[in-house]
Amino acid sequence: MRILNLTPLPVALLATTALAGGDHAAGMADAVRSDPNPAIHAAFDILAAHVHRDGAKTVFHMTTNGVAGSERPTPAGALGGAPVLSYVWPTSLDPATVGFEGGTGILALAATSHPDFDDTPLEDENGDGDAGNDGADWHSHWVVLTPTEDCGEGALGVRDIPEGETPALPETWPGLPIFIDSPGFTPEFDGPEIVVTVAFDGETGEIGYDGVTAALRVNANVHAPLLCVTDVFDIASGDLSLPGRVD
Ligand SMILES: [Ca+2]
Ligand SMILES: [Ca+2]
Ligand SMILES: [Ca+2]
Repeated sequence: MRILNLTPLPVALLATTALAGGDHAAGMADAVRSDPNPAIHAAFDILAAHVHRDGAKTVFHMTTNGVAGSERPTPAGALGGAPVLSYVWPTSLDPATVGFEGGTGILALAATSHPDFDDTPLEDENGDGDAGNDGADWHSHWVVLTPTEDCGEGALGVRDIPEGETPALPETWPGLPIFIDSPGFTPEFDGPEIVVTVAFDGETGEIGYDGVTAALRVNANVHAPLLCVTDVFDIASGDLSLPGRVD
């Protein structure tokens, strides 16, 4: 991705953003907050992450210090080495909550953009009649993250499905050999805000959550580990302790 030279937003603009953001994560008393950091690209500099219920739906949102979703990866030109940019809400939920094999890692909701490949075979995000050409358009995933030393010391990766294993997977699993689901919840943007509204099947009970912005990359040889977290830009809690709570 391009890392742009950063200019801190004027205080007046920040104040306007805060006032306009009554329903933004940054306006929520119980949000997980993060300080502005001029060293992080503003579109990925988290100010707050928040999750709340809205009737039967669960709303995951995040306020950034820039224009959420405004930055997309520069294509690599191939699946091998393909870059992915993401807004991620790691949760305390067991992966079985959304249909994955249970006890397999950190279940996280993610909004991603990756122009080199499409992993939403059921969704035609750009509305051109081809469901297989819109990976660049922001779309949602459930992923199961696990510490993956082959991704780098202390790094997380999306859990691989070893050949011959048949773990439980969600119905909308897109067929990649990793713990990923493409549930079709369309991310929405409102200036600094990104919002993903989720419909769970049944009750989840209390959810602990956090907010993360990160770059991932497909393995250059397209084998395990297939999808590594390569750069963590910001973590709302600072330590991935999932301090957010929604009943
Ligand atoms: Ca921040
Ligand atoms: Ca698609
Ligand atoms: Ca399309």
